Amino acid sequence: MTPKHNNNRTMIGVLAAGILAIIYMIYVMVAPQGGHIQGWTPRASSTLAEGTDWVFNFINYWNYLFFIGVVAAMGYFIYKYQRKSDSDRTEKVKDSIAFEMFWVIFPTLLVMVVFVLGARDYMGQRVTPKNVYEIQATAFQWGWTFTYPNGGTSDSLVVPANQPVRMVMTSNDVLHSFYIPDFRVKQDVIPNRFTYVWFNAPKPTLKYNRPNDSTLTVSSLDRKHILHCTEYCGTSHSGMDRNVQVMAYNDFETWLEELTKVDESAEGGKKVFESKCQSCHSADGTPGIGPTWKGLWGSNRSVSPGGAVPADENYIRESILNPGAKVANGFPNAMTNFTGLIKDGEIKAIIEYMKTLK
Ligand code: HEC
Ligand SMILES: [Cu+2]
Repeated sequence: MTPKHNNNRTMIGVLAAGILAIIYMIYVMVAPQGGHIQGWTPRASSTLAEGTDWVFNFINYWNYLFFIGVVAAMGYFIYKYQRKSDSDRTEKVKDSIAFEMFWVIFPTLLVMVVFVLGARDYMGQRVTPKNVYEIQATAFQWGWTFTYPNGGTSDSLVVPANQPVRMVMTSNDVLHSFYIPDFRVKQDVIPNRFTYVWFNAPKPTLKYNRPNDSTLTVSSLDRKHILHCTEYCGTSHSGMDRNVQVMAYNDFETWLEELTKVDESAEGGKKVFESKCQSCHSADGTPGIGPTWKGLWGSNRSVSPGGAVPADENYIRESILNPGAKVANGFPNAMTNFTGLIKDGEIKAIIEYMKTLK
């Protein structure tokens, strides 16, 4: 004797799963995230977002429709065609040409609509508009360097608002990927070649240093955006997240100027010393590969060729930009030529710093 099938329990299980799935979908769509209702996609913060989200939602809502249709039909059939007795047999299946044509033609049309919508949007994302602002991005294990047209560099991304920005990207080592979900841009970053994305973020972001400024209204500003590396690139892959700040054009210009401004004070000179010179020179008299800077300023140097020269601005400057011209006696001609590696302001700063090393 065959065991009795518990068809009702199966049916209830399937229906319950379907209903739970639907409740979950609705929950995800309307659940407030960070104080506002967000839907499936992250905040829309670039001009590309609308199109991308439209295609995404179009496909997604059709999915709901099909999902509900399929699950409902399944539930109904489970109920209607459940085996009534052990001698129940399946009826012979009859074809319906009209019905079969419908389910071939209708989904085909639907998929073609999705293709056209997607292709149209994709073209808009690939073709960069003319008046772009270009920023170079270099990815490395594990971080980013962004280089702006004036030569300034930063390790988190700052872009002008309401302006098409084109990222020209490459990698120093392995594959990385540039991804800003709020902007709907994602592009692999590859060693030995350049890849590009462009975007236009209309709204400036809240400045990090004054998040509670009451003069700023939430509607005039956007919360901060995050850049992710989205190609697994080793141990600190997740450490490649960076802030993306969008600045109103004037703020951006000021920020850019600051970025390349050199601190010409002795303080600034100390920083240059620490980053570029300390490996060979000391500031406290300790011997090194090169002469110590303690007591250097204003003293008389014994050099070859030339004999004795005063350590003044011109001598220091020449020693940095053309170290072989006058080699300090007792030392090898081993100093790096800093032409192109150091800015004029940094040389001034170093001189100010040397003056403090009596
Ligand atoms: C790779 C090692 C090395 C580095 C890095 C280096 N120097 Fe030198 N430097 C030397 C050596 C060796 C000498 C002595 C030979 C000579 O005069 O060229 C020297 C000499 C000098 C002199 C002349 C000193 C004297 O006693 O007459 C100055 C000034 C100087 N360096 C400045 C700098 C500054 C500024 C930096 C950083 C921006 C720097 N050096 C980085 C190796 C280095
Ligand atoms: Cu990476």
